[in-house]
Amino acid sequence: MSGEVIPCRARGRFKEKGFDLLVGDLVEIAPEEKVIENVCPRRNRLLRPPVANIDQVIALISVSKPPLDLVFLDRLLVTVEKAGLETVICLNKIDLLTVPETDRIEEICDVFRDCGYNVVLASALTGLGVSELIFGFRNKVNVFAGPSGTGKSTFINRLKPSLALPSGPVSQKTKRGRHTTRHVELFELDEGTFVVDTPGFQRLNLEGIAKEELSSYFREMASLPEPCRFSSCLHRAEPGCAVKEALQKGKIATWRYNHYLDFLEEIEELERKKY
Ligand SMILES: Nc1nc2c(ncn2[C@@H]2O[C@H](COP(=O)(O)OP(=O)(O)O)[C@@H](O)[C@H]2O)c(=O)[nH]1
Ligand SMILES: [Mg+2]
Ligand SMILES: [Zn+2]
Repeated sequence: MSGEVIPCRARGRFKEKGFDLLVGDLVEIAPEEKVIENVCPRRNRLLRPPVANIDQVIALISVSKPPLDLVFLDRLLVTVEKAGLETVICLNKIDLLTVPETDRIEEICDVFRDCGYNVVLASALTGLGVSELIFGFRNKVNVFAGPSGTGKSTFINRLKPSLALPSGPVSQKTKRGRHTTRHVELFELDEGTFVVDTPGFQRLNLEGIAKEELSSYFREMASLPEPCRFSSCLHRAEPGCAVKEALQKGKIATWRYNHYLDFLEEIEELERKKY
């Protein structure tokens, strides 16, 4: 890769086939005609945000303005686990919190750290946590994902100020920023190191995830030393359930388990609608 940007059109046949070209796709081009001839097979892809061939997802959630949304974070983690990608959880806007509020956030971080996640407390405004966050960025495609207004573009601007990406407060009414990110875009930070800015999304559905596989995307449930009595256990009220046992012993956080139950119900609802 030379870092050169070559604007290209896609051949009509991509459209005919209903094939979506994605940010992150590796393509073969005809340089004279400036058209995309071929799309290479993808290593992986995410549906939301729509992007292909990624190495790492930065789940960027703010702790205030907009308020900490753990349901959103757990949803995002489920979809990223499903795609088999590395994740860094980054809790941004720490500068807006008082000390006792920060202590509460630390407790939440510990839950994720116990699951094996890398968690960074950060402020794109003051620079807190930036070096920790970018520690693992080298030679990777790093995708920032999260709701609108959590600071994704501000963060990327901090990493490469010359990009001058639009960022701005999110309207409480429309939930959209007037000068914020509208599309997914990939930027080169350094040779071989990329970041992808994405628009925020409010809704992240769990389409394509079967209820039997859901608990395998909650790391603390997937890594229990003993299996449940029934291999088909959905960890609700079945006898001999290792997940419920771990929950009672305090080894699984109640709020994570409750999100699991909510997602399970949602998946069942989606399945009912299908048939
Ligand atoms: N206080 C504070 N504000 C921040 C921080 N990071 C971003 N913001 C503000 O949050 C708003 C949304 O930021 P933006 O980068 O557009 O969010 P995006 O939608 O995730 O790209 C802007 O007004 C930023 O100035 C932070 O760490 N602390
Ligand atoms: Mg943005
Ligand atoms: Zn079980």
